[in-house]
Amino acid sequence: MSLPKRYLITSALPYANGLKHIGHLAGAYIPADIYVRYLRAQKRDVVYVCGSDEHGTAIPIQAMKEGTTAQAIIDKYHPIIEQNFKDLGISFDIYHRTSDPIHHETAQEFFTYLNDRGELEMKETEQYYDEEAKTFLADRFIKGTCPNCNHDSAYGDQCEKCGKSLSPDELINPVSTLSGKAPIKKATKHWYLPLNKHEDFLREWILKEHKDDWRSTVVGQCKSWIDGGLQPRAVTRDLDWGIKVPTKDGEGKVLYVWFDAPIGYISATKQWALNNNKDWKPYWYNADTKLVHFIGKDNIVFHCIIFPVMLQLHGNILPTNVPANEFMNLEGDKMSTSRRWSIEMDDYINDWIKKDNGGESLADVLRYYLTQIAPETKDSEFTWKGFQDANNSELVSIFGNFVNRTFVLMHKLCGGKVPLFHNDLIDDADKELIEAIQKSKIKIENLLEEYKFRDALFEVIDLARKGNQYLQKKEPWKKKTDNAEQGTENQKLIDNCIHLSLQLTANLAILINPFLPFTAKKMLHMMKVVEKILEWENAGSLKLLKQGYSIRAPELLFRKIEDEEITFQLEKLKQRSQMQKATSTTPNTENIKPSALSLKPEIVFDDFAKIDLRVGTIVAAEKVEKADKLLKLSVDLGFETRTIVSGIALQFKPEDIIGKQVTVVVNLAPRKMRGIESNGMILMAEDTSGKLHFINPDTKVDEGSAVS
Ligand code: B3M
Ligand code: ZN
Repeated sequence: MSLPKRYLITSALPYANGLKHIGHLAGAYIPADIYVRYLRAQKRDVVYVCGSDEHGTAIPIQAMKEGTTAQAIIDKYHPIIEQNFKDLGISFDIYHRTSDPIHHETAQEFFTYLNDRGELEMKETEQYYDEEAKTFLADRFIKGTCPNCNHDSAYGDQCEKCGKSLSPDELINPVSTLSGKAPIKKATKHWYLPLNKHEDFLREWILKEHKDDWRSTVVGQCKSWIDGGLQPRAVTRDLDWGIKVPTKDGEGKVLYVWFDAPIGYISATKQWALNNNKDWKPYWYNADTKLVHFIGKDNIVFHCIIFPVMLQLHGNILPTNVPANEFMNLEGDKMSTSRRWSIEMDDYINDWIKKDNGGESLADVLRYYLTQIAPETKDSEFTWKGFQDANNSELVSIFGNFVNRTFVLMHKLCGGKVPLFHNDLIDDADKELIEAIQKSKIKIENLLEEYKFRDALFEVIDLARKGNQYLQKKEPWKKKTDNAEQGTENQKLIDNCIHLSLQLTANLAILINPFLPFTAKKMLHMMKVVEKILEWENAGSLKLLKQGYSIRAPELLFRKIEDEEITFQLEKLKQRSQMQKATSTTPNTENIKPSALSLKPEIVFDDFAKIDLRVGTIVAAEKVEKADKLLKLSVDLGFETRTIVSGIALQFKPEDIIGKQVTVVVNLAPRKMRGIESNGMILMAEDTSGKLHFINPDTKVDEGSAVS
């Protein structure tokens, strides 16, 4: 098959209504970025577009929660999300936004084109209406019980628990999310896309043409949609936030967010072309373009059924593939930002990338683990322990170790230069390694072309593993004798081993580059070679580093991740979700009374009596390095002074709390935090706004006084 002339790669446009978590990252961004980096290394013509989805009810709902305007919400989150992606190495060619005028025009033109050709139907129906808020209740403005899984707060457009797409009419016991009241029905006019008229096309295109080259999970979901009977889909809404419906009778109505958002891929391409003096049209109209949408499974119907129908009616090309991922769970539960059972990209960046000297390499660690557990065929699970293991026993012990050993040995045994390769002394182990390098390249390439990123990454690590085995077999360090000088056979054998190991290192840089771009860059620096070496056609070559070329001293590519760092993250996750549970009984957290917080189960006096509480005085306090929430305190307890690590650094400055009396749990088992042993716990009261207060006696008492 001939190669496509150009590639247009898209990742789902995230709603700019809040921070995005690593499940999103794993589903639609990392795989796309790997693919794009690989295509670029192949020197193909590729454009990678994304941007913020800034319409839909999700935005005004967040605005209500934060007590601000929809505009303020998108202006707040768009730049944060954009920067988060950058910090994690996601290399969009453009990160656009759907609030941009170019997008409004593009989406309106699209609507008008379909409407003028009679491809949309206008009809009047009865829709849910909130009499108190005086507004129709579209999508997320209405909640109720999910008819599919019984989840009690499914939205009018989708159940977040089971992922099913819904319409407000399907909800059991619907209520308005604006007033909390049961809605009434009221007549209103809307435009519909008659999907039912396109069933034959969809059957032919998905269930026949793509039944083998699309993921079976994707084809399966499409099949059940089509078999379930396609219905006309409303493409407009009675809302004031969104893109105005561009017709006379469209007053007060906007385009449905799922009508405009995918068109965002087109407007982003237009803006990219404007910025780069290119023509955008071939990317959307020419059949020799390969369009690939990377998304999560909850977006399948929109990208495989609705948008393709729109594209086809509008005369555009259709996606060649939609490699949707399943979901990634977290520590045994579904990832969810609203329940705070999630790891936001922003948190990961602050806790790991910004805090560490190695910085960027920790972006690669996350990219590595998320790819290793990518939910390509079924749901998968992120655990902090798994994250630590992937880093310590693969990146550090296999990949990093091989590169480091090679560099150290080269400096020790070959004077810091790329040694010669003596062809006359080539042996079976050398030949095997050379073959492995060449075979890996082909394998990885084939896997990447098939969107099998997990397997492709495994092959790269496996090649590094083979490098370690090769060194182990050859043991060049044993061949060095005091008189092993240039020209002796022993030295030639050492040269051959190090020469090949170095060529393998250069190959590993090329092969790992799509997955771990920061690491590849670091390797280039160590090898003192330019970026051009990363071009894919160089993979498999054994002439990447010139003989006699002197190379820098090694730097560690990855650092070990300690148990305490993992314990800290697990603790943080639990605390966040507990706090969320405690405050989520009513939507308005400001009005919550402490008594409404969930109470712990009853205990007997003996349980309480086990706790030894004493008054102490803080005599010293300092910030804990690389932990923005922790203070290291010295607390005088009368009978001794103890070190206690306390998570209060966000609210208290060390200098302000010296001399303060506090209540301490003194018989709590010691715990290590960030390498510091903490011997006790300071009691704090947390008010409903989350502010912390010390619990102390009303006048100063002797240190060590018991509290009971
Ligand atoms: N913003 C939904 C989501 O983030 C939506 C994707 C749009 S892609 C065109 O899951
Ligand atoms: Zn459900």
